Amino acid sequence: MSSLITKEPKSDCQPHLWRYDDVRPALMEAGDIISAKEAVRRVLILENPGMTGQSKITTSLYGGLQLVLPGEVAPCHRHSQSALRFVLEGQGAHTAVDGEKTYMSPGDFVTTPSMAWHDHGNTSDQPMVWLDGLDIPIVQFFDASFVEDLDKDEQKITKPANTSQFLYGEGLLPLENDHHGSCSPVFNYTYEKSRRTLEFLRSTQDSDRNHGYKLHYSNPLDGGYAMPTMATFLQMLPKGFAGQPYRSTDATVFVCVEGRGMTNIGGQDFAWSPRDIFVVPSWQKVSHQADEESVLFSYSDRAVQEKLGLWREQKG
Ligand code: GTQ
Repeated sequence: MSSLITKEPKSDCQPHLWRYDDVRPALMEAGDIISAKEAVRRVLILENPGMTGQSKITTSLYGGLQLVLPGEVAPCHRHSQSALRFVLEGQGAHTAVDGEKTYMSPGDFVTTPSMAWHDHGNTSDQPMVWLDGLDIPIVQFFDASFVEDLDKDEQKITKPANTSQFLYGEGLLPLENDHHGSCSPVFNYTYEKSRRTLEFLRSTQDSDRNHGYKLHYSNPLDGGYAMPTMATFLQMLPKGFAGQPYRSTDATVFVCVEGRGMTNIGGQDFAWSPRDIFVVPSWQKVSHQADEESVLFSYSDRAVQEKLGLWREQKG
């Protein structure tokens, strides 16, 4: 009984940090060995060391680094799994989702809803790297996976770039809303905009003792999370911030966007700088420190846990 119904969350998921400078050479080597087209998705999976062989970054989520080189196309497909992209490197590559393209820059958070056709391309002259977050283990758990390939590499573009941004992301909504599904109709939350909001908060308000200045990305149609399974966040830690320990039941993947600092996870220190990725397992105490003004992006399964009435937190 006590091993089935534990007193507290008990997980194989371990705290871990991947230094971008350590993994980037392996990703570029993958770029020499296989094309995006051959691989379908050329990704180095960030596998949690506590769950080897399972392609999971946390118990419920997947994380990977995807590389699209100049001139390449990652061919069009669609699947039950939802995906998020958080851009780490490069500028001007695009992803196309359901007939619309968005061009991406570092710090942009881009969504791919469940069963939406998507292909990625890079017409810029630089390699483009982003972090992929997918709900693969959640879909696996429910045995609900489907995938289809399109009969051509790139889908037909039917809408001008930025259509969803103008129709849904500017505080005005169309009278006849034809948006379907539970994912936000905004599919690129640009860093330019979100960074401005964080800067405004930092210069006008006191910071939270656990999180600094932390916001969640929201669906303008209902104010909820931008995606139905994965909650996404952006937070700023002011220079010299020393956060109080905090824990919650959603294991969380963090990415440093700017700055330099350290996060203590369950008693272990992890120093981070831009593009480093680290994982905080469920219910382990986490406290952030910032040597410089820093920005962290994060994603977790909190969106699901809240819907099921399971999510809990403890503030320090
Ligand atoms: O871009 O569709 O990292 O299907 C893994 C599976 C990315 C994607 C991944 C995928 C994708």
